[in-house]
Amino acid sequence: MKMSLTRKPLAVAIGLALFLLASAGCSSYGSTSSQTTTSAPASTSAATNEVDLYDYRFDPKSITLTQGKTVTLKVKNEGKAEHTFTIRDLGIDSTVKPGTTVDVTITPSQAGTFQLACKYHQGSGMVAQVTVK
Ligand SMILES: [Cu+2]
Repeated sequence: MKMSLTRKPLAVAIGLALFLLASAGCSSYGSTSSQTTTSAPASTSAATNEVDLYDYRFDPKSITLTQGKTVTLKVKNEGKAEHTFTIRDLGIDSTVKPGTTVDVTITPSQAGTFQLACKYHQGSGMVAQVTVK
């Protein structure tokens, strides 16, 4: 069981490496190459637009924003309890009822690391981190 679990990602990695080598090698013939279905590597850091609230945690646990750039986060409450999406230092405080999604628009004016928390469940560890670069 463990063997198959470790082998699969390795095979995928090798496949991806071969694909990258192949596509780099024949870039001059690029236009005729047939379409290949590649699973894009998960890049969650750049365009994280959705934040899920659970009882009692945030997903993802860290959000990276760009200073001065306006972004709209879709804050979705997947839990049974009411939660808040609160970043005190950035003046953000939104209440999200269970089963609903609230658009939270943020234009971070200052760089740094800020705490995202649910006002109700902060004490239960419902906190996350917002990094503004
Ligand atoms: Cu909460």
